[in-house]
Amino acid sequence: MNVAIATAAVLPLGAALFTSCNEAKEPAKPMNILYIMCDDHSYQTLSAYDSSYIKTPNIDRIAADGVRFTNSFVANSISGPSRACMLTGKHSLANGFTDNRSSFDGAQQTFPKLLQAQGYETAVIGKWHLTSEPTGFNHWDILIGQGDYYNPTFICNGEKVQRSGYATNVTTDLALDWLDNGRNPEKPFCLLLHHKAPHRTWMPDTCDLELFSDSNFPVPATFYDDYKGRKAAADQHMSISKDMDIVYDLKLADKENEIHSRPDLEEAGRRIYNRMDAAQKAAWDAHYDKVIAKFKAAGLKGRALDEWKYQQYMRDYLRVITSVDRNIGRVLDYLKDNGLLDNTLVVYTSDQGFYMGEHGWFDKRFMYEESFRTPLLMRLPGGIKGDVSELVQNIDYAPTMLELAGVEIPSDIHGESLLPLLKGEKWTTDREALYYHYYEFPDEHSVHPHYGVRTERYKLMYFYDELDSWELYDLENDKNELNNIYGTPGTEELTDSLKQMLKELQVKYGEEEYITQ
Ligand code: SGN
Ligand code: CA
Repeated sequence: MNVAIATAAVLPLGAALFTSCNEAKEPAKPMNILYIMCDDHSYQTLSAYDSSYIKTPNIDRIAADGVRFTNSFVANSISGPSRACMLTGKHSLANGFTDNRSSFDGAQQTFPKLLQAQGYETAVIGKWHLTSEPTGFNHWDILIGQGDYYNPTFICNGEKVQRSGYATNVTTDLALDWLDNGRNPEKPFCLLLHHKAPHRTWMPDTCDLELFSDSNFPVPATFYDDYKGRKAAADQHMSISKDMDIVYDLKLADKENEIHSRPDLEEAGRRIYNRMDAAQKAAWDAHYDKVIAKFKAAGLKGRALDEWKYQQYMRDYLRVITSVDRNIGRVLDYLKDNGLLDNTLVVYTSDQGFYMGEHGWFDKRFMYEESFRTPLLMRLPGGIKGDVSELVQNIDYAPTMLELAGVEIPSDIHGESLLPLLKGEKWTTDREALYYHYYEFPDEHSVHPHYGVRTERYKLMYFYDELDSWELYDLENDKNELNNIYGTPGTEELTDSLKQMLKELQVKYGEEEYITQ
């Protein structure tokens, strides 16, 4: 792909563009966009970032031919809010979707709407999770709420339809079908392909059940964190030891009904099992019945039980990732086989990061690194290959897509286009720090609401309301964020300057009401 084609993307639809100076050719169409987002895919389990747990050769193809962002973050580490930030390019309070209980105001400006007005054919397929119906899409086929792994029900352009099979396969089939038969091939497309996987409860596809059965994964160094000096970290409900349910999360719904856990979760565990058809159940039982028998015989307690839970969690999660990776491979092959790879920006990301046992946790929500970060790979035809280390955030995706499509970026958008970074050009930005704000409380997992700023080296966080607690980390010397240095002698000047940045960003993003300093 030559650079001239890449430049085509920044011209408006219909603008004449010739791929060579000498011969006049068909005007190049603006670049297509394929935005793939998984739900809760940790960078720790994506081998372009970290290959200590699993290899993801297909997702890695996007990195190998494009850019791997090594400092990619979200604005609010939870699904609905993250999706709303991505669609609008604005922080949560400004887009009105602050937590998973919100309903997205579909009348507002989003990048798919602006692309549609520019002549793009737009679609969203898979998890949506924004309560209101999608707007700005020519086609939408979305899971209800979180969606189910087995035989999921979708809403296709307003009509409910249950589909047989495993969610990641079914969602991929729908996307390929739309690319093949659904869209208008005369127009550039923007497809948001949103997998529900690998969200809790990490249910593998039947063909992947035996993978990793004999693997034991290294227990993270912070697994037995004592949360000293960190009030909010001590007060959460997302611990593998205390909160991960053996029947619901770890699939120990035994036929003999001898294993019992939290009654509502146990019941939910049996309910999701019962969504499967007879063949699915038979394959499932052939695997988990062996696991259950071994578990019963072992009589585990204390740390042995905690570590068994961790291993079982990792095995299921990685099985689910295997299926995601295989399905991303199908999509990339489709683009290649249909001559679309050279005229499509391919993005791979997650709605946030996830804990793989670090600090003893699963889930996300915190501004600590594992959940604040999110994987981000972008393959731009004609663009550069390699790592980009600038601080980027999911509010940057909307302006990136808009610039790529030749649409003027509205001035109320908070994010900044990453297109120059993808082209290897200088990024003119005054960004010194990223702003983060998590609002959902009280709720499942009990993570206290907090906001903060992160520079390349430091992170300042404030847990407001009842906790009223500040945290400060030097990420260069304390990458695991175990040592809260807020208030320690010698940090006064640093704290003042970070608080000043925080205040300025709260003003910039319309969050003055939260300023507490
Ligand atoms: C569900 C999960 C939670 C998870 C939230 C938010 N419980 O409520 O563990 O934190 O979703 O996740 S579950 O029992 O229903 O699986 S999010 O990624 O969609 O925001
Ligand atoms: Ca999520």
